Amino acid sequence: MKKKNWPTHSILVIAIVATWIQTYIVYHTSFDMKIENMMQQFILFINPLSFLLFIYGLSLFFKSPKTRNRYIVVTSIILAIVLYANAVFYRFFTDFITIPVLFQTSNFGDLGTSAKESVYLTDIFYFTDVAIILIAIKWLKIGEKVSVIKPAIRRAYFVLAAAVLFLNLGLAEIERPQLLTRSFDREMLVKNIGSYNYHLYDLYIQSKSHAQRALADGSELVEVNNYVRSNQAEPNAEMFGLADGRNLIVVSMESLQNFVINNDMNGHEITPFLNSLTKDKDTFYFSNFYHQTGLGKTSDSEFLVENSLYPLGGGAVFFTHSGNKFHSMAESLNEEGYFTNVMHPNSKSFWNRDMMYQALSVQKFYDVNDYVVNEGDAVNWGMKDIPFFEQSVDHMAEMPQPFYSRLITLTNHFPFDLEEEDQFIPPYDSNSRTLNKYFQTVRYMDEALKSFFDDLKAKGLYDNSIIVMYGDHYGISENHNVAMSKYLGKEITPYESAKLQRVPFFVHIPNSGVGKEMTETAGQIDIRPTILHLLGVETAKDMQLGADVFSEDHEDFTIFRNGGFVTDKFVYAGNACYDNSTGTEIDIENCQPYIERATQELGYSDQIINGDLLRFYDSKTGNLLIDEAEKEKP
Ligand code: GP9
Ligand code: MN
Repeated sequence: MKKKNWPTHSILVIAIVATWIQTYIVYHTSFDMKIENMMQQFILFINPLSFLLFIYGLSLFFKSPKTRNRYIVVTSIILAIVLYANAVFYRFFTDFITIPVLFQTSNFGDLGTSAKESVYLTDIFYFTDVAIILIAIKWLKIGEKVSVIKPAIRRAYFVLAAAVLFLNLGLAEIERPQLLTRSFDREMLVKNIGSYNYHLYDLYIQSKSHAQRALADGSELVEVNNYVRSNQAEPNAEMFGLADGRNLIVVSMESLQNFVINNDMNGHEITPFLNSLTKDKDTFYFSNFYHQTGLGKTSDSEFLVENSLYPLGGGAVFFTHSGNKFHSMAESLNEEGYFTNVMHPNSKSFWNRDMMYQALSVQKFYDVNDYVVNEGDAVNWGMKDIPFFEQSVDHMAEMPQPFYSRLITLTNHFPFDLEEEDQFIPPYDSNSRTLNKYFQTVRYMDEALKSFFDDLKAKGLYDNSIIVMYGDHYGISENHNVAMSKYLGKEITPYESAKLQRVPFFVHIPNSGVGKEMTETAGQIDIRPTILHLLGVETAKDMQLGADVFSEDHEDFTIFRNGGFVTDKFVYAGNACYDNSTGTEIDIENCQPYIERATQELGYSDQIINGDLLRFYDSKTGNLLIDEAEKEKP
């Protein structure tokens, strides 16, 4: 094959196309990604392109075609290795590589032993694109002479690459709003922005938190520690140890807001079971209890429960700081001899749970692979709550006791889809399809909780357990204010929006006879000290920002992640101060002292997380490890 006059940039084009197709084939053959529609398929197809255009395009900055070709070959080899490494990693962990796991030797312990078995001769195909590029270079023999590329051409090329990137991001945003700000799931990231861009994104997130960590030293903890100690709430003597030795079951009720409790929709009771609990002699029902989550939604609520610290203002802390040192509730209960676990029938990498649960010292994560999802058992985001609870109780029956199981429900999740057989009440009739369906999925979840209690009783687990349930975050956003105002029969002001952030919180202690409605203002940050004290576990040395709601010292002051807050007297929302009992706007001066405290407290929490300060804290003695902090300084 003697050279025709091949265009100067043939090798560049061949490299881009070869690696592009290669990547797309690897997506389909090596990873198990759920593709639900044509749009997702299309995004998957185009998503490697923008990165490949950029990275191979850098060759345009070299003058000599030889150097250009050499750059292209080296790049293709590196990309093939990255893709192949992901494929091998996926064989083990059904997950994509994230930078922190490269430094987690425990993962690679497993990897090392059976690495041989998971590398096959046929894996050579992962390097097909490299071979194609080498052959092309050999056969096409593109002109040896130095050719300078006009800056205008180069500019046009990179504008094109940027356009492809924006097209990709635009489509991804339509398919999965807030993908990058919330960064839900590695699989979702790879599906939408491509494996290469995903690694860049991961690099950015990890290096940002790494830099903040490197700049922090333990001396910052002195001030935080003083604040925590001065706000500490002593346990209530009558409540402390009330549930000593029992199993702890914590249920995260997806998207459940408090406005549905003891309420009806066009004459239909929405939560008959939970309503019965609000009047139950063994149940504390908190009616002025707020979620405090940010962009990390469910995972933020988990973070609050485990750590009694605030999640972050931007991004999901489960993603950004899973490499941190934490002293979680699971860790405390491990030390008390509990078998600690989380149950959630979704892919384990969602919200980076698989990684974060290691940092939180959760002993076992029952993910979707620990459940049998039969035909008809799934709807919307995955397994339905009723079979989920049923199989979870089966798992519990096998666990060593006492156990701490945290269960995360899923059916009452946006877009609130439900099959007809599970619709116990009709939809609502507002202009918002979302709100209309919400009542039905809430009603379903209520039914699921009822059957969960029955399952626990049937397996003999009920009497010796304490069951704590909380709504994880809002389900109906402010986009549905018109419909909400029709339902509630009042205008949705910033004050009302703030009050709508109330989520139900139940503490059910079978046969205790001490239950009642609790009206104090509290939030998710208070869950951990409250529970630990009920189990008879001291928290005086814990670095936590919440307080036991049963304590005399508990203050009616709950801070939202956005800096707003609620006290028994005031609500601060949308930069305005309101009278909590009437909802009328009042002079900002009333809120001012709390505004400062809210900023201070959120700031301390952020400092702990961003600086990874708990590595300088000995949770057993309560000592600050400042000397070691000094040692770590560069
Ligand atoms: C996903 C589930 C829902 O596993 O927890 O997450 P959300 O979107 O509510 O944060
Ligand atoms: Mn949720």
